[in-house]
Amino acid sequence: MTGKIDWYSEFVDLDYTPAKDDLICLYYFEPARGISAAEAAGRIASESSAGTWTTLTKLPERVAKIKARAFELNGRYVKVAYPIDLWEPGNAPQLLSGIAGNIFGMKALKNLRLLDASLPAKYIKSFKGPHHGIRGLRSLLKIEKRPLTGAVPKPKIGFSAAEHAEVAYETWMGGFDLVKDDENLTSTSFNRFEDRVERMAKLRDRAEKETGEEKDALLNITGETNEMVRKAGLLHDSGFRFAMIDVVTCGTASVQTLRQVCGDLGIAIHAHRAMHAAFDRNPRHGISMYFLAKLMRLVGVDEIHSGTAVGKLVSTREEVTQIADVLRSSEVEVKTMLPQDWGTIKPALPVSSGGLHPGLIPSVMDILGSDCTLLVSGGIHGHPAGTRAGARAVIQAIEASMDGTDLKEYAREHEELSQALDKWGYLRPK
Ligand code: RUB
Ligand code: CA
Repeated sequence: MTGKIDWYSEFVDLDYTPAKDDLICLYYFEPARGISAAEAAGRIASESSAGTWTTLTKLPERVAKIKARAFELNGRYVKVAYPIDLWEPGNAPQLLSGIAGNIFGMKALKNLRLLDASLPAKYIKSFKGPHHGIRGLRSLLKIEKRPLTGAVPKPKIGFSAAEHAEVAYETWMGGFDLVKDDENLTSTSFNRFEDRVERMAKLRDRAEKETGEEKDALLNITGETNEMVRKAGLLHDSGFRFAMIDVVTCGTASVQTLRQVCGDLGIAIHAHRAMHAAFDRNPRHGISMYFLAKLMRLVGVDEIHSGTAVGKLVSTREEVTQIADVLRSSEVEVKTMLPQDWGTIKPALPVSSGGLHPGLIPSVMDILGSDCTLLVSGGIHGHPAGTRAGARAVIQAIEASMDGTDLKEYAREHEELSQALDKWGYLRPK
């Protein structure tokens, strides 16, 4: 064999200074045996931009300009700069096909994780971002300072539409703002979406009248895109101002479509992240939840599940804090992740959910503050005195936390909270 076979090294340039409009990615990587760090980095930049496994006989000059460059190597971390011309404006799936595509399957890499992408102002502008944002959500529900509250009727699937709406009514009457469908409940033979919407709307109106508060629901429209569009219309016609989408299983393309449709209808998007752990749980491989949250804010969901750090599902305090930061701030500084200036993109609300109950509320609010949505489901429906009392106990725990009062002390004068603490204490469920 004569001559050069591959050109991966041409995608590494440690002297390169990224241009203002470059999109920068931060990856963690582990090369396969026999591959150097530089070779691995070259392969990441190459396969995610303009390269292939071998040299080519015909190469347009343009490639030298648009190819990605690994420009900073630091142990197992590499930063790659992608010129803006590689990217189609407003095309989230294309972004993933590039920076999170073939590279995950390369034999030269044992593990690879996309940790973050810093998106240039010019690129950000081609996306919508949240329609309502945090302020919009608060004004929809007329809540100034406290966290928004919501619950999923449990069992998460199995109720008829009538039974489901009855649990919803109890939840609203206990003081909660939102009743949420769970990720796997859409429209089934025993609980049809249309039926649920109609019954929920009736009881929502009744609860609003009886409490004088704004009540709403996060009904799950997850499905084929045109069907989601139809269901968003039904929600609007029944006076709902929120829709829930399982954004990972549906994919970024349909979320972009629904962002357009829901925005036109004034509907806020609640993003459930079911399936995220298939690619973000292994810390050495896949895509970080941090980047998923960032991408979803870019595309335009108003709130997204971001973990609890204390509940039933995996997540650490550091991770939850970082995710909340990238969702809520207008500018993220360089820390462990990359800097991000959000420009005019509105902030989104982190949603904390999974195994919460009144005893955990102070810990969650210590991590997230009050700009968040708290979803407490088993932790209200399992209350010894039932759903309505369970919701009250959570509201009491929120009041105590916002007031800086110890839960046990607050419970002395609050029966529902006291009963909840008797049952669960400060348990962190597994
Ligand atoms: C909540 C529940 C939700 C998860 C999603 O029920 O099961 O689907 O919170 O998790 P419960 P995440 O309050 O009874 O645990 O928000 O981490 O994606
Ligand atoms: Ca209303």
